[in-house]
Amino acid sequence: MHLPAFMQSRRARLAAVAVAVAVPAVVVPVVFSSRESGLPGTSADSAYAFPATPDHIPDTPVRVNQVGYLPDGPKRATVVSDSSRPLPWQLKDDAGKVVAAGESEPRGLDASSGQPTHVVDFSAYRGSGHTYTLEVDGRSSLPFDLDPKAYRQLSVDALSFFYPQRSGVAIDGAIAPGYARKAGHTADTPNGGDSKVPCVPGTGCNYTLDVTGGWYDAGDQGKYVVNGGISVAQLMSLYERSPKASQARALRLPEHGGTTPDVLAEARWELDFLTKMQVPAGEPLAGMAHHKVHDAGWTALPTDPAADTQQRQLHAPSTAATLNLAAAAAQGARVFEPYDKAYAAKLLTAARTAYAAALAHPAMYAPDSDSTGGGAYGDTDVGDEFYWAAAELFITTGEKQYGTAVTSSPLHRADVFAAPFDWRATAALGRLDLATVDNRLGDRERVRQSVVDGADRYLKTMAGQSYGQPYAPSGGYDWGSNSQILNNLAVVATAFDLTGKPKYRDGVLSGMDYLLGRNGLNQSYVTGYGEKASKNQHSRWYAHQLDPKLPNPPRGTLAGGPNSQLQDEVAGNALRGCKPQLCYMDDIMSWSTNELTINWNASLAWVSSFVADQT
Ligand code: 9MR
Repeated sequence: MHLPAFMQSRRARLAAVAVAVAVPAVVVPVVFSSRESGLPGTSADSAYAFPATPDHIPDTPVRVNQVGYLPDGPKRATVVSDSSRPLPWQLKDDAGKVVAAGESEPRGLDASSGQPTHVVDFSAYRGSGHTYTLEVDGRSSLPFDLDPKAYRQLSVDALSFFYPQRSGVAIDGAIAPGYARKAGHTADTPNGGDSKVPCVPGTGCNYTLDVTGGWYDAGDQGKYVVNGGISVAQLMSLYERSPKASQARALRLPEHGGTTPDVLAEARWELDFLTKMQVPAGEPLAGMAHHKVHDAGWTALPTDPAADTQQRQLHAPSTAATLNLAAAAAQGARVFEPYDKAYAAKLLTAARTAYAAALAHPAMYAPDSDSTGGGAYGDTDVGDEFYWAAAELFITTGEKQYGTAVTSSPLHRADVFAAPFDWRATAALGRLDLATVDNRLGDRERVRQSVVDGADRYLKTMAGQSYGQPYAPSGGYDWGSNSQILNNLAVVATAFDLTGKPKYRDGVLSGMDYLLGRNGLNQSYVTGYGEKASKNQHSRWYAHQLDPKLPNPPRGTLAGGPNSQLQDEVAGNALRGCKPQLCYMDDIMSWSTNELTINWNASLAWVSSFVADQT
């Protein structure tokens, strides 16, 4: 539930009556020596203790979407119980009146959480209103709404997340209340910002570039072309799937009210930065894109972007970054065409130049080892980036050279939906656009069918999960699992757009339930959404957990989510041996389970705008 003020007392009452497995507030002393801990004055041998997130919301074995269900959509809950017999359930309205009842379906042990489970399906109830609860075997869920507008605000908030991630500009508190801050990484900041950034010494360039602007990647203040590329592409794609809905969606950003739709104004902020990362004409690697720009060493938490003292550096150009730029700029060229022809032309030139440069330098790989002061975003397989870039250039220009590059790529016939797409695996981005955006590809029907086939497999995966998520990796949950789940849902959503079959729409809605509380931790992973929602995501400026004067992340911020590898020490110490779905903690120092990142919010923005459009 979204918690309007008038519901607070109801919430308090529920908190009191819910049968609680109270989670004690504990203080976890942690020793940091990690590269990304970056705490003030930390070194390998210093210690820093802070209270872990106190959790005042009682746990409950009855897990629901804490925000809400659409009255005409699927409505399922998962109950943790080892009963082998069906359990009685009752749906109660705001006044406590039973409006529907039935029995649960025992589902046995859920492998991803290690929990014994039952599923309750109350889809048949079509009423609407606020503050419903589901009672199963005498235990109550957290409250939720049955509301056709349940997702409308989420799509706005998930997209408004990007404005306060902007680099190079002061954030206006009148637009983003509570998030005002000085411009970060401009020429007048302590480290000279991003206005004249040199290359990492020894990487073969002797120029500096003005790479101001763009979005900070995450809780760090690095800017990475590969991750910027997929993020801006998903924003443009949500515009392309529904230009009308996008035009009507009012975001919290300075350009609101202009002639360009808000989501494209936000996209432009990043596209401008991506083009600045291109190696200038006349240089040996002209047209390639630098892989990333970030601090020479990890900075502390908290660090205001405007107070960063570390030297910023450009890292060597890579083929992956260059093709990300080519793909994003080619897409930008067609979406900006109706609004700003000169800008569209500029983007197309950047895309063509980048693609040609990548062909000339097809194997310049960013290494996984380059992770001091910023993330590596290493990638040694760029066949997928070639495919994606060629697809976008073909859709935009219709030119034969790009069409041939698409059809001759081995990925054109490969199952690109076998694993979730993400910043490293980008072929699906090309495939989805080839399927949905007008183009003259000869085998377009087969391409469309491949999306539907992929979606069918995700629906099958969902049916096999007690919590209904389209995700069941064999090797544990990955870093950023929530975004991978959302990207799988985007494939299912695209199948709905292609076929109009209700099972795909229902699949997307059900998948959202997992992210908003119907999961092994009874956790909503979106700040401000749900009774028990993530709010301490790893960030250097939304660092409220470390400094009460600072804010939590803005509402609509997605947490990375369960990650079986537990790369950070906080999660590593607290959660060792966790079942995949439970490898998560809402702690600011758990950067491997609880960071916020532009590409993860881009997935949330895409899917939440799809579901907002379903009413
Ligand atoms: O999201 C990235 C994940 O897929 C990788 O496994 C991980 C390690 O390379 O890096 C993640 O990205 C982080 C980036 O390197 C630095 N900024 C924060 C990103 C999210 O944690």
